[in-house]
Amino acid sequence: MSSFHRDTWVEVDLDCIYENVRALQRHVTEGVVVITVVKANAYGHGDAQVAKVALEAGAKYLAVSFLDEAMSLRKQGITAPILVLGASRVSDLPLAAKEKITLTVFQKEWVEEAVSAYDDAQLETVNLHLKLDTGMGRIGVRTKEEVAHIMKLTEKAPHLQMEGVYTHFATADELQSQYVEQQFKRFDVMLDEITKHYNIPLVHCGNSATTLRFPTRIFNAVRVGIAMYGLTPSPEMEPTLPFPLKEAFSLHTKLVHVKKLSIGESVSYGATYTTKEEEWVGTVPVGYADGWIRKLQGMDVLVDGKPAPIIGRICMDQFMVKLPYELPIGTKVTLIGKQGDKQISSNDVAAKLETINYEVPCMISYRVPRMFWRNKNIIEVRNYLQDKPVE
Ligand code: PMH
Repeated sequence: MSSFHRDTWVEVDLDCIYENVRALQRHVTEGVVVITVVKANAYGHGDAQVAKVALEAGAKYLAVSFLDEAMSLRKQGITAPILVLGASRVSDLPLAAKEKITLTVFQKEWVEEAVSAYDDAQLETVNLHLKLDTGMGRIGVRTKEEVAHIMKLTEKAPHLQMEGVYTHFATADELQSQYVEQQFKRFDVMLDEITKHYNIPLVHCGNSATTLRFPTRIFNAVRVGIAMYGLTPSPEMEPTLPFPLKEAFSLHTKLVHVKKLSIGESVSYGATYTTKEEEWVGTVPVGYADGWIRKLQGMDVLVDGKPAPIIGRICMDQFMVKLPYELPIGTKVTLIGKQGDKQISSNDVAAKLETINYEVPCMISYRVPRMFWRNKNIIEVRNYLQDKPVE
């Protein structure tokens, strides 16, 4: 267990993640493969720790964005299949083969290069998933002709094994379903072309929103991220949830300095806040370099079970709060999470920032250690600043 030496930390309740994965698994047809998306350090929650508990809960596959993220999981002892959702270099095919990491194919040029660069004597088998662009407009093959070309090339290359085919929806979290229905339709048409000639074991289109809303239309695998972390894909989906989600992420710090300011005293850079009366002010050791960005000025935190507003500008490593009354140094301050009957959710922070809840745990930086709870015990602490450099 690594130690840490600052009074700001994230707590990740792995029991919540376990229960969310179980509930998602129960929600889909039996036999549907749950692929849990643990990219971006598991949306800020801790990649290997989340991966382990998701696999325990029944997930069969993991997904990340790029090969280094997959390697991070392998280095931490994760042996389950991992799909890289984004682009990989053809020159990294031997590494993917060695580490048994599945790559996404989304253009013919990549396959042509892969086929000419390696033959089956030079490369162990690599599993591939073919990404179809049905309307997201990000990465993916858009025409039947290109799909046919790619399938023909890989068919002749035994070291390139097409294990899956998938697409990604742009608007599944919006209750107005017209666009997602159009994407479903395009996916069906392209799939028909493929399945006429080839047998591809895994077919998937569902992110969390799709899985929650259309559990009988997600083929035989789903890729769930945000719901596993206990967050709803969009505020408009909140009333439609088929089961409650349990928010796993919380962020805490402690008062490191407490003082009484007299009337007319200013606080922080720019002197943007001036006391209107005698006020108790606390300083906490967390700031924009930790991801608690300046736009959160004015947001409440919880201290002694009560909301307290952030006053003055947020600095790189510290900010100030107006305390309800004098409180001792060392008092716990909660930025995201519960104190007593009060809660600040990642949704509240997202609303203040006029963004989506996904961004909130993702933006809490590697300067902030993660503490992992399982079965009501702290089972691991991860301080990224104390990690050994990777060779
Ligand atoms: N599949 C792909 C290809 C994704 O990019 C993502 C999330 C998921 C599945 C999981 O989605 P969910 O968290 O809604 O369940 N990707 C992103 C993204 O690129 N920006 O925000 C979420």
